Parts: sequence; C-alpha cells; structure tokens
Amino acid sequence: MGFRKDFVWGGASASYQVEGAVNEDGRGPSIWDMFCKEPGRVLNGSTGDVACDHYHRYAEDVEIMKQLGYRGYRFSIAWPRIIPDGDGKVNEKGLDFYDRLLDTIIKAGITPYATLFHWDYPYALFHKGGWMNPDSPRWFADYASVVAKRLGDRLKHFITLNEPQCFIGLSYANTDHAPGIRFPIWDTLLMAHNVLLGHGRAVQALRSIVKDADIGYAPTGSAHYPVSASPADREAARKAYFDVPEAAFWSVSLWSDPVFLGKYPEELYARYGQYMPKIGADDMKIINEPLDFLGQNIYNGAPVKADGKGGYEFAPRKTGYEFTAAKWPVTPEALYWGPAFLWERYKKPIYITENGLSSADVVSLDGKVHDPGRIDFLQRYLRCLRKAAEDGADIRGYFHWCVTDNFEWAKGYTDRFGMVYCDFETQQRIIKDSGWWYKDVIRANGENL
Ligand code: IFM
Repeated sequence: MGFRKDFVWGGASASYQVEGAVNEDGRGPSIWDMFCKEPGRVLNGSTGDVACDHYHRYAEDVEIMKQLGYRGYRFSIAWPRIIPDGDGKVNEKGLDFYDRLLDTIIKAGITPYATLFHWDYPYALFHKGGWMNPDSPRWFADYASVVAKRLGDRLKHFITLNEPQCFIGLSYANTDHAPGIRFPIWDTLLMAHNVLLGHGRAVQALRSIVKDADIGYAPTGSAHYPVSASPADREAARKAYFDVPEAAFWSVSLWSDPVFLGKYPEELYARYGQYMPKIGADDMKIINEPLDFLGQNIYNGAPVKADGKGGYEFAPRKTGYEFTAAKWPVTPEALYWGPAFLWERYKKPIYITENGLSSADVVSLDGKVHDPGRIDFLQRYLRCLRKAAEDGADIRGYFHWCVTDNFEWAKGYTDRFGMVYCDFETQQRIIKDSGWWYKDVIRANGENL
C-alpha cells in the first residue's frame, strides 16, 4: 500500500516571500509592499524587496529541487507583476518571468503547480475597495485569463487561492497582515463572498482557455483530531473541524463548503446569519464550479473530545507539549485526521499544499545546516499522512513548506521554514540535512518513513 506510485512529492513557495525584485520589469506595488513600509508592522522593519532573490536566482533554486528529486514545485504568480494596476493593462515583462521559470521547471523534469493568488494583492485595487468592490471577482477572473492564455500551453495545474482564512481573517478581522485594517463582520463576510465568487469565476476562465487544466484551491485551518478512538470523540473532532468558531474566518467549512458543496455551512448562519451579504441567484453555482482537487495546508490541530451532550470540547494539551520555533504545537495526528475528514466530507482528491515547521536553523562550524527537529517532525507527520492514504483517503501529493527559507510575513526573516537554508545577506543556499533526508523519502516513495 503506502503512497500512490505517481505521488507528487514537492515543495512550495510564494511570490512575495521569495522573489524580491519588487521594482523590476514593470511590477506594480502590492498591499504587502506598502504594509512593510509602515513602521512597526513587520518585525525588524523587514521587507520582501529582495527576499531570496528568486526572481534572478530561480534557475539555481530549480536546480536544487532537481538535485533533491522533487516531482512538483508549487510557486505563486504575483498578480501585480502581470497586471500592475490589478485591472487593465498587461505587463508582458512580468509574464516573461513566469515563462522562463516554467520552462526551467519543466526542463528539470519537475511538474509546475501555480497558485494565482498568495496574498500580494495589487495596491491599486485596494484603493478601489479591494475585495469589497462588486467588480473584484471579475478582476481576479480577468487576471486568471491572462495567465492562462500566456502560460496555459505548459502550465496545467492551477491553484486559485492560497489560505483565504489568512488573507481575509489576518488582514481585515485581525490586523497582523496587510493591509492591517479592521472591518466589521458584515464587511468581512462580504469580502469572503466576493473572494469565493472570484475563485469560481477564475475556474470558469481557466477551463475555457486550458482544456486539460487540473484546478484546485488551497485553504487552511487547524485540523482537529479526537483524543481517543471512541466513535463519540471521533464525531466530536469532526464537528470541531467543520465548525464555524467565533473567529469565523479560521473555519474550514466557511471556505470549503461553498466551493465543494455549493452552500455555506449551517453553523455560519447560526452564528452570523444576520450579517451575511446578499447572495445573487447564480452565486452559489459559480462558487461551486467543479474542481479537480482540494489542496489543503495543514500545520497542526487541537485535541478534541465529546462533551457528553452531543457536542465537543477541546481537551487540554499535555503539559510540556512539543512546539516549533514559531510556537506552533507539533501534532502529527493533524495529517491523518485532516485528510481523513476532508475526504469523507468533500470526496475530492487531496494534495497537502503546505506542511512544515519553522526551526532555529544555523550554519554549523562544519558549514552544514543540521535540522534533526525538522526530520523528526516530517517523519511523524508523513507517517500519519501515509496511514490516511492507506485507510482510504485519495491523497495525490505533498508540498513541503517551504523550499528555501524566506520572508515570513509580519515575522520578517525570523522564522526559517525551508529545507534549504538561505543566507539573506549573501543569498547563499545550503541544503539542510532535512533536504537530503527528503530526497531519500522521495526516492523510496515514502516506504522508508
Ligand atoms: O509562510 C506561510 C505561507 O505563506 C502560508 N501558509 C503558512 C506559511 C507559514 O506561516
């Protein structure tokens, strides 16, 4: 059993986190460029101006992926590179970059997976009201069409959006991420609806242009898991996983039920029904445009038990529980129960589009980067993923977050998530021990985990 023979082992990145070159070749500003300029928003005043300089060093990065045996590379396309104002005039030079990147990836024998939007929203569109503007779904679909027309002869695997939980929740409900402005729940729910419509309309555009497109979506969310094997705890964890908590934008069902089931979850109406936006007659049909796969980003979850009244409650974590450098709990079970519950509810092939950890990696005196914690973490998580596949979930691939260390949003460069160390002063790359370990895992298709 184990993983499918054609399992896609890969790594992921995102444009603003790795590319740099923010003022080159006609790229327009994004909300992240502006956010980074505001004192106090990003740790140590860091910016993505240079990041990993992937814009110029992509060939070296792809060569490393090839050396490690990657089967897939998930990168994102910067909307403001393609359409500097977000809507209207296309910047051919921006498209040229992805053209070169794509050719290099394919030549290396790696399959490209492109995310259309990973948070670098065009600043010009923010000035027009961003996701609150009724035209915002059309802007996104038009951008998707431009990408599909130019790259769709070689690019077949598309992911529309990355983690709407974050680019709405952390940006407009909290203020930790760009643009960092708090809006009331009725406005953020309206934004969420427009985001979902944008997703659906982009899927329609991609399908009409790229006949053999393989299209998915990459939400996230804590993958809660039962404290015991009892049916009651299992049902409690399922309820917790698909619930709509008070911090509604962290919900899995709010973002995935409309896309895969064509309706908002009852739990959303129960909690925030009076604040829901007006839903047009065809909206849910557009949002529910059929997809080929569900990409899910999973990092951790929380233990859940039955509350004895047909509901659920979170169980305390054990004293001294393991956590990563970012202080995120280490919960390998999330990579079993997350895919298991998602498969059960949505019946769509699953890719884990992100998983990994930040660790306090350093270059040792021997010039190498030893990261045993990452190897241990990944081994535990991947064993759980393999078990989920063996128990019946249709799991097609796994993209480690991230290929190289990079710009970790409001945390600047203080969290290292890569399998490849990046010295941000010299731009030197060093493959960490975990990178070499991952190479063996890929070669053995996970049999050696
Ligand atoms: O770096 C981020 C990524 O952009 C989105 N998912 C989580 C990662 C780690 O925080």
